[in-house]
Amino acid sequence: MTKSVFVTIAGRTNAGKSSLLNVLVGEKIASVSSKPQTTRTRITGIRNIGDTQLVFFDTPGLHKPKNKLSEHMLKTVKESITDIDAVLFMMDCTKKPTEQEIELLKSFNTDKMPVILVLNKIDLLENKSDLAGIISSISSEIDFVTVIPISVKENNGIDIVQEELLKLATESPHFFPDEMITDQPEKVIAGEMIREKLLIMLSDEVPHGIAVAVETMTERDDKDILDISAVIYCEKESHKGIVIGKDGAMLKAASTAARKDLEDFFRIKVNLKCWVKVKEDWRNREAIIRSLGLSDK
Ligand SMILES: Nc1nc2c(ncn2[C@@H]2O[C@H](COP(=O)(O)OP(=O)(O)OP(=O)(O)O)[C@@H](O)[C@H]2O)c(=O)[nH]1
Ligand SMILES: [Mg+2]
Repeated sequence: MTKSVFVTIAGRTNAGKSSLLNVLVGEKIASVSSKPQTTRTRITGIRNIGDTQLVFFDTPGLHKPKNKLSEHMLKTVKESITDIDAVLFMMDCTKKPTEQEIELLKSFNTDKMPVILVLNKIDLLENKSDLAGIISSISSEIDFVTVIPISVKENNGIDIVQEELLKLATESPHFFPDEMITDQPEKVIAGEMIREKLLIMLSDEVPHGIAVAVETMTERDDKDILDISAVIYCEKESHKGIVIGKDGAMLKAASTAARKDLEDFFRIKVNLKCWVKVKEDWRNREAIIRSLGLSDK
């Protein structure tokens, strides 16, 4: 008989949720950056270990909502907490928990939802002995199945997270085919790879107002080349100039970096063409949010 376990990864923005998802799945399927609010939608990641299928839902990070897109992102978190076996709640161990985090954790306790607390970024702690205090302080307020200190960066503690999740697995059929690692369509993965590079390379508000739509993705019959064309949307005319850069330097650098990731992921040579367009204040426009696939509905 096969087994499965469904787990939602939640927590404050920038805690390292998508980084953890990528190592748990064993492939880079979610964008990662040092900027807040990198993840915008729920991303499913799948991993099979022995007879057990582990299904992860990576969610947008908790933050103060600033626009309609933010509101959709936070709703996505709430909607990802139903029909699961446990929550992997992730904190950056160098940051004090916010009221928003405590409130959500208390609601899990009230709903009797099992929560595994993952304290990430222990590589940043100068004194490892501080961990005991951090764990006892948070555990005095909230009930956890267990607390696991980890460092995704140093690949430390991931095996313990995996073992704890396997303990929660119950007998059931597998819901996804064994070779499947994510539910995201290839065009969405490709768009996210491009957006990640822009998040990493651009500063201030510019990258947060970017959305990437991959319009076509076709493999050439005669040669082993994948042609990808994408439109990069930004919120303001002034941002468009910044995304393109002097003599097109920024767009070229981001495209080159994205192309390398795309080639690694799709295991084929990629020819990537990107255009930049403006959609004024799109993060507050419902119809555009929906058409970009960023609505929670
Ligand atoms: N030092 C250190 N940095 C880490 C670790 N894990 C992740 N990071 C970094 O933390 C930053 C945020 O990582 P993400 O995985 O994008 O965080 P997230 O929780 O998914 O963020 P949102 O999608 O905005 O909610 C990135 O710069 C990561 O490289 C870790 O164990 N140690
Ligand atoms: Mg993320």
